[in-house]
Amino acid sequence: TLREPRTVSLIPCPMTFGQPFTGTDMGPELLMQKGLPSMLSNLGWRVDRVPEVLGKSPTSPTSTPASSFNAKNSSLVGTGAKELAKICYSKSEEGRFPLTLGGDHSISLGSLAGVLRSRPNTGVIWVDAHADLNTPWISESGNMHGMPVGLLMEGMVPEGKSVGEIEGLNWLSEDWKGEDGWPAYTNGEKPPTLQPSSIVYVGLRDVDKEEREAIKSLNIKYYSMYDIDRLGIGTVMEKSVEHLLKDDPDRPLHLSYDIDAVDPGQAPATGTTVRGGLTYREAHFVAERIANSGNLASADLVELNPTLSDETGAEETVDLGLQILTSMMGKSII
Ligand code: NNH
Ligand code: MN
Ligand code: MN
Ligand code: MN
Repeated sequence: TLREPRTVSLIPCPMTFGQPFTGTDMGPELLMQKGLPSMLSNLGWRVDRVPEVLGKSPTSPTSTPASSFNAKNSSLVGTGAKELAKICYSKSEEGRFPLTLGGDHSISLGSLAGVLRSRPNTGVIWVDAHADLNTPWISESGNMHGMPVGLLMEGMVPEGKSVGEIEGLNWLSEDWKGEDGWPAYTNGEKPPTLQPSSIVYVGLRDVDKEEREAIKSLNIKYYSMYDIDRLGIGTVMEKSVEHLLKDDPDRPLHLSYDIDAVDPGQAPATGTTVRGGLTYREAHFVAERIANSGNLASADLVELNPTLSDETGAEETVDLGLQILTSMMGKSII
């Protein structure tokens, strides 16, 4: 059913509160204006356009409510993520392909939680310069775009603590009361989590000390830029797909694509550029190879920020974003 009738739900999610810059909210609109819906229908998809999640324009970071945790703007980030989780959950239940357009990467807390609640065996490919494996207990910055994997990952929350106690994240607490679209956890259901063995990183090159230790101790599969240089992107993607599908060839996959995985020469318009990233072709190939698996069932594209480069750079970054999206949705060269 995941492979067949093929309706994509396009979900604009212009979140900015997970990081320090405005401008990250412009991504979804630019992608839509440049014709994403018709590109997807030309690829044979039925397109279900979902109204914007978190539609209000960002205020300055200083005017937002303080969090008692080391998690900046956690109420706004958490509430936005919950709304996105509801949509991704219900679209997944309907057998659709939820495609979320960010916004900063904190939104993947919502998209992944929603997808995992409906399809708990989902495997994740995280394409990023960064691991986003922080939690409020270890983050150096407190920025929640560095935490979406960490907040969901089994084994990342210290003994005696829980994600559900963070402001805005009570919907991930075991005793969540339930509300429209995100019911209580009953009959033995647990809040959605991700197993360390259910994710593969591709493109890492700026990982914090505590994240590095967690990757090692939890034995999380990763292919850093070093590994891409060593093995080539072809082998890296074969191994990544093999890691996620070896026990269940029908397993649904979620691709979370942070545009900062791409080298800043090709993708300058993003908040945390790190030199030495994916080339133009590698950036495409990652998406093409996942599309070819036939298992891709949901995805995000995040961290476009057209205000952080000159006009040409912004246009090139958005165009590359569109090409990555069409590649993951099945566009092939020939
Ligand atoms: N690891 C850093 C942090 O947690 C940087 C995260 N920035 C990102 N992640 N852009 O993809 O603050
Ligand atoms: Mn990221
Ligand atoms: Mn990143
Ligand atoms: Mn760093």
